[in-house]
Amino acid sequence: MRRSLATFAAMAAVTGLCSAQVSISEMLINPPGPDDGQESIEIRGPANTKLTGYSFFLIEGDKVQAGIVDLVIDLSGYSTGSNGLLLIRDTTAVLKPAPAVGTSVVVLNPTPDIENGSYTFVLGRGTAPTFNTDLDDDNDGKLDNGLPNFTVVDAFAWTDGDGGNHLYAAQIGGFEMPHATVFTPDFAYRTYDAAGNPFCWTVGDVTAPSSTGPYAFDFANLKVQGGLAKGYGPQGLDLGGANGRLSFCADAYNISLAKGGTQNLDLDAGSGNAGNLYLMLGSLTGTLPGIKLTSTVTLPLTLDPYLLLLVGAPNTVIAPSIGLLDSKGRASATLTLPANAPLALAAVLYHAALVIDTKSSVITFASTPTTLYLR
Ligand SMILES: [Ca+2]
Ligand SMILES: [Ca+2]
Ligand SMILES: [Ca+2]
Ligand SMILES: [Ca+2]
Repeated sequence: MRRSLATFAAMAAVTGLCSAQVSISEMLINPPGPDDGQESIEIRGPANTKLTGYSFFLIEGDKVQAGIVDLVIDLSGYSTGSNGLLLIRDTTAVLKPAPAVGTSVVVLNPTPDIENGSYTFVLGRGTAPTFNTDLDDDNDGKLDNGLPNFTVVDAFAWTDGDGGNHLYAAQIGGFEMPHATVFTPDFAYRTYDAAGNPFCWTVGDVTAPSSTGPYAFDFANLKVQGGLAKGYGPQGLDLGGANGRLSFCADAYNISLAKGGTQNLDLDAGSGNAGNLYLMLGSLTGTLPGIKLTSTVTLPLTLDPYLLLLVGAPNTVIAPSIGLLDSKGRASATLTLPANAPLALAAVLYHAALVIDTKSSVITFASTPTTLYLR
């Protein structure tokens, strides 16, 4: 992918601000049942910090509405709680699980009722655009005048995948989830590394027994993406609670078997594994119960021909599938499926990573698994 200098500058600005500052940590936008009363937005930052000058707003991405500012929340009157979390809700109904005691909970009136289509979510400081402004008058997918007098701190965009939609996050330094032709996502969930820096976004659908939760990730219908997998890591939303951790993430929902495509994989094995050897592997049959490798390390993959293929042919399907972790214990790789790959019977590919101590040759770590849907 080619990126302009301006994009790099914007990315650097966002990364720098995110690491120590304020970020979007969780959003429930399209809940099961009636949306009104369930929509929630969780913001994370330093503890007990006034958000003076901050705003959160949404840019519509759907076709003729593209670019219109649908909702603006001035965060100036709010602060994060003692645990660094601010939860914005549209009801006082009891949420399950209940927000943590240290979370600052705000119930907005009038209630936000957020549409479920393609959206860009923006968090930042300065003068936010006013409600109903069209930031993309010619609907070409580029903000006509950027965001003057506004400093973007975090931005995220998703699409309902029905075509003709525009996402505006990348051009202001944020992250865009690739198209979701399988479903309209209900939620976005951020995971953070051990130091509290944003690691990755995952999205999907939730199921809930009642209109106030608990909201479980919909693994049964294959409607989750990225680093979420049944039995490993977070299993549902924790609105107003500290987010769960993931150590392996992917940036795409699905790849067309007919057309082929790519999925980027990011491993966070922690700084304790800096310089150690990593190996990215996969399975097309599952993740549970996993392969027990040592008394403390279980690889969350099922042994099958795909796993054996990746062991026997490194740096082919995933590249680089083997290498050394950087000083933070991280590595990135790209999975590439050619058009018409012989995987017609597989619905999901799972991937996970192993880490081996380069001095002792002991297996020190196995990541959580990622998912990739084939269609
Ligand atoms: Ca909604
Ligand atoms: Ca434009
Ligand atoms: Ca427009
Ligand atoms: Ca949370």
